[in-house]
Amino acid sequence: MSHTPLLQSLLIVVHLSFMCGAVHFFVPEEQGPGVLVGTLRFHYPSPYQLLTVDYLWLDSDTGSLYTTERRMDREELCPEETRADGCIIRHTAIVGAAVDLVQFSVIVEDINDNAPHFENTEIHLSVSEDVSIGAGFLLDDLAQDTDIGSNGTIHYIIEGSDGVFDVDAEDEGSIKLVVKAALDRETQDEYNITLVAKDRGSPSLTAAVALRITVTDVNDNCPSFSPDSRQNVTISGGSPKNTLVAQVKATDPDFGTNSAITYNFSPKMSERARALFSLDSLTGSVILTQDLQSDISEEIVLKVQASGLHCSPADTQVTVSVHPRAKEEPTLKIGFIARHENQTLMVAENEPSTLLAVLELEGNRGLEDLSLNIEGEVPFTLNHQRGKYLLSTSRALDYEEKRQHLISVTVQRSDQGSVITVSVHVIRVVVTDVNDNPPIFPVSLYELEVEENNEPEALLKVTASDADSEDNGRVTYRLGEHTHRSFNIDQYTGQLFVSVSLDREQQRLHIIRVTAQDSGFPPLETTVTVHIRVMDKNDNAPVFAMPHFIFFVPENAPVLAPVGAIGVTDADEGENGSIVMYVSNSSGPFVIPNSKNTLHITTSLDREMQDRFEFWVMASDNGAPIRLTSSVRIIVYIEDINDNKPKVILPVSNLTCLTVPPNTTAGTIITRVYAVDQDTGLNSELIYTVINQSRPFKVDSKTGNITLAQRLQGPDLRMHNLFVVVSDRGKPSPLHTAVWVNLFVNDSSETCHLDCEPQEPSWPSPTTSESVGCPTNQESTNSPNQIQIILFLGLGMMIVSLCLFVGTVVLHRRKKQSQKKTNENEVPLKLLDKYFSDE
Ligand SMILES: *[C@@H]1O[C@H](CO)[C@@H](O)[C@H](O)[C@H]1NC(C)=O
Ligand SMILES: *[C@@H]1O[C@H](CO)[C@@H](O)[C@H](O)[C@H]1NC(C)=O
Ligand SMILES: *[C@@H]1O[C@H](CO)[C@@H](O)[C@H](O)[C@H]1NC(C)=O
Ligand SMILES: *[C@@H]1O[C@H](CO)[C@@H](O)[C@H](O)[C@H]1NC(C)=O
Ligand SMILES: CC(=O)N[C@H]1CO[C@H](CO)[C@@H](O)[C@@H]1O
Repeated sequence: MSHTPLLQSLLIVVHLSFMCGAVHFFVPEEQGPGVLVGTLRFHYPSPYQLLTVDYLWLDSDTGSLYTTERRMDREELCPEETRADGCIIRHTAIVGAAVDLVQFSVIVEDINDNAPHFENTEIHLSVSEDVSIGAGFLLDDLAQDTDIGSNGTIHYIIEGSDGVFDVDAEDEGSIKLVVKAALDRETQDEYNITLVAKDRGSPSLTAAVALRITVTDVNDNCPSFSPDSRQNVTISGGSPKNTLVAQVKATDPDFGTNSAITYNFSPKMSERARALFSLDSLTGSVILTQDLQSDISEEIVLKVQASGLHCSPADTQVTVSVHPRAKEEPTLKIGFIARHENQTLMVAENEPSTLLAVLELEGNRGLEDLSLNIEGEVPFTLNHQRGKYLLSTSRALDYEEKRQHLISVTVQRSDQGSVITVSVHVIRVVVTDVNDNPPIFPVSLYELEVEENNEPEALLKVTASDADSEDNGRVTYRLGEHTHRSFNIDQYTGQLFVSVSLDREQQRLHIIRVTAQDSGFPPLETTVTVHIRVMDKNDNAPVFAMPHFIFFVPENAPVLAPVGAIGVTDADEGENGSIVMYVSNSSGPFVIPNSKNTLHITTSLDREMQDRFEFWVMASDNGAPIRLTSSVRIIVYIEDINDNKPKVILPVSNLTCLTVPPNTTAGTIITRVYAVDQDTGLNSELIYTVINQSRPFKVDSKTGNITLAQRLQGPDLRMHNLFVVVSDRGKPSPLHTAVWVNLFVNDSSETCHLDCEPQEPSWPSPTTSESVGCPTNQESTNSPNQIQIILFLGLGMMIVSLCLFVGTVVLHRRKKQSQKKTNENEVPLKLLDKYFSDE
């Protein structure tokens, strides 16, 4: 498309539009996209094309105009425009098939989219307190609102003024703050209120600004004195120049220069008062203008006025009482030599005499009449040397005795023989501690009783005191080096503990040494002994000396004969350890009389009836709360004594007779004598002895066997009466039984028969003559005397052989002692030993 035809068309269209009058649409500002603004359809033929596409979109077919994404802000598009229909945006479009260029207007209407706006956030205003009601103050900070019409029309209100202020915005373009009530700075000197600007849009928008109103002072008050402002002061007649005597104070509630007060003496005041005192017109201080030097008592009245600008003065008065000045006294100057703090001397205890200070009197006159002395009995001395006094300790000080000394030094004047004390000065001496005292226990021995089997527990608490102070007196405790581990002590409290259960039976007394040591340097220490006595409890049963006891008692012992002592002990103490014993569940003849420990028999015993008793003995202590009991097994063996004679079984009787054929060969065992003994041991060991002539027969002493010793000859064919004595080997004396063995040597087959006992040989029993004799066919070649000799010889031989036999047996036994087990009635070895050892 060339430029020329387009330019042609443009010119035509501009012309046309001017001719045809304006097409215009109205739209409120700030519309979102897609809002229908109007249509060109009623004005122009289609199609349509918009050339100015910033704010509108044109439907090319229908000619409808819509808003676009780009908002139309009236205040931005037409910032200067104040008419409601004055904000016009012109648009250009091409319409119709003929491609006509047309113009139309869109008038942007205002909405209330802008709030009023203040330039500042705070407005300051000063108002004098004496302002009249209704006075107005122009505020130059007006709010602005860019909207137009009512949307931009602002009115003002005030908040928080309690009716004291209001606003008046009658004139366009100015607002006034109007005072509605009387102000008083002295009551309220500042108001903080809020000025609110509101437009008349709907809804209306607002803005606020803080209005700070300061009420300024005007001089509307005068100085005044409080009703109690009158003062009475006392000063010494010796007061020096420039002494502050009094201070007056008036008040004026005004502010700044309006409250300035000037103080003056009243013209009505005396000359003397005027001469002696001056008054600072600004501060109100009353000052002595010269050294007073008054020795009399007087009262001076000072009249003071306080005046302010344009005010009549206020009055008050100060009454000054002057006391006559005191007499001049000499002063005591103390020059400290020893350590001192705040005029206090610090002296370590135990120091030998030391110089503490030099005292000196200072004054104008009469010093020569004065002397210094120390009052009372104190360990300090004063030495006068060339007008000065040396203060020293007179002995070592003791901190524990006294920690602080006050030395009263008197200044005395001797006046015509009498001494007057002028003044007293007190010098303080503090004694400092030195570790010179060891810890001390209140007792030299602590004693404590503890029951045994105790739980681990706290025992006693030892406490040592130390007269020193602080570290020198701080005591710690420890146990002696060799103390058993089960004891320990709290080093700070001295509390002694035991960590185990104590056993009295193991140790009944524990001796513990506790050392207390102070913390001084070097430390001092003291040791004390603690005796811990363990008290008994019945915690041990009686204990027997042996697991069981074996006793031997001879049979036939008398009733209540002792059997033996039962050893028993109880580790406990006193009643807890005292034992009673008794025979327990035995039906046997045993008793422990009086609960002692000796066993006795209650009846005579017969070994041959029962040779062994076994029973239990109980031992119980007398302890509380329960008795403890033990038992032990007791075995009593009954010892044999030789109380049974041998008893002859064979031959059956003294009259028994045996026929021996003469052709019997030598060495044949003919018969035997057989006896038994109920006793035991040697008491039952039997010896067979033929007392009378036995030839040609021989009796075996051990077995009682009778053998034919030699071949029978003629003279032997007769009756042989062998008198056999059976003896046991009992002690002390053996028992005997005698029996006749009758042997009839004859070849006849007749049974042998004896009518009467043969004549007994002279044998121990002296019954020979009485016995019923029988005529014997035995040759009585031996006289009774000879028989006796033979008997004794026989006995002697018997004893010798017995000795030999016993000797052999002993030797034999010694060899086999360990393994030999006797089966002779189960008599214990001991019993046998006893028998044999007696031999
Ligand atoms: C015996 O033991 C008991 C506690 O078992 C005790 O109370 C008593 O004091 C003890 N007697 C003696 C004499 O120690
Ligand atoms: C006797 O007492 C003891 C201990 O008390 C017991 O062991 C024993 O069996 C008792 N004997 C008889 C025969 O009761
Ligand atoms: C046999 O004789 C002896 C001696 O005279 C006499 O001691 C004994 O008792 C007699 N024995 C009998 C059973 O009579
Ligand atoms: C004693 O005689 C009996 C038979 O009477 C015989 O058995 C025994 O062996 C004999 N004793 C001796 C030591 O000869
Ligand atoms: C040799 C001898 O003495 N024989 C006597 C045996 O016994 C009868 C009677 O018992 C005598 O008659 C014999 O003399």
